[in-house]
Amino acid sequence: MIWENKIATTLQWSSEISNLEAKQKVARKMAERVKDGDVIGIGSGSTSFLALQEISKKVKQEQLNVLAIPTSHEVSLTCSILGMPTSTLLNARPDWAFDGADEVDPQKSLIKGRGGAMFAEKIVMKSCEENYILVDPSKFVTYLGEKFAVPIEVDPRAVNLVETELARLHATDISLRMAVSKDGPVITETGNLILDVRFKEIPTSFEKEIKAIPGVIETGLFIGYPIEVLST
Ligand code: ABF
Repeated sequence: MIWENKIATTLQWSSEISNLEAKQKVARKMAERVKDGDVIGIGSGSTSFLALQEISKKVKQEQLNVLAIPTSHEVSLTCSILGMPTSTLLNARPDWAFDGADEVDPQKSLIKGRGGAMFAEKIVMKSCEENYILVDPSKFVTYLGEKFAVPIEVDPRAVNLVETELARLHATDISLRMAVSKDGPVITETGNLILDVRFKEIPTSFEKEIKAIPGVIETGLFIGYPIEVLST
């Protein structure tokens, strides 16, 4: 029963996605690149979800053998619902990976992590040399932080320390990400909290500087990675 409900809600999710048409076009572009035998890192978010659906259609139609490396439990469940075999980075290395983003600046640096999965997303991105970022045109910004705060995953024991250190980096607003129900904070798959942080500006050194604060697990800054951006 739970499983059938999960299948039904996952497959109906498409109708609620913003900028659906643009995202679907990008998803189809991504699926065109799939070849027999590919090991593919699968990102999170709605655009990645649509790409995964397109890929699974192609895999079934053309009877391809493809192995997926998911970036979250949610993606892993979706792969299972779609009949896509999965593995982990301990057993396989992706030939290529795709993922979404919240902001893309002119240098192709990114803010990611609205879904809170940026820790796994960065590990998968660093594990393969060919990375595609799938975005609709609303994601392009002139500078990082123009629209979104930077998500920072923090060990709960370090939250006060991290807050103090972020103030030293001139953070202008720090908020603890709350669950949609508002009855508690979001807890990540690895048991941590997420701070959504606004800065006056985001120098390229910030990804490393923030990561160096004890207690920071990962940030949603992806600065200077060799990625290819696919859009409409
Ligand atoms: C994930 O999905 C996140 O890193 C990013 O925040 C989000 C983008 O989602 P969508 O495609 O739904 O806009 O990749």
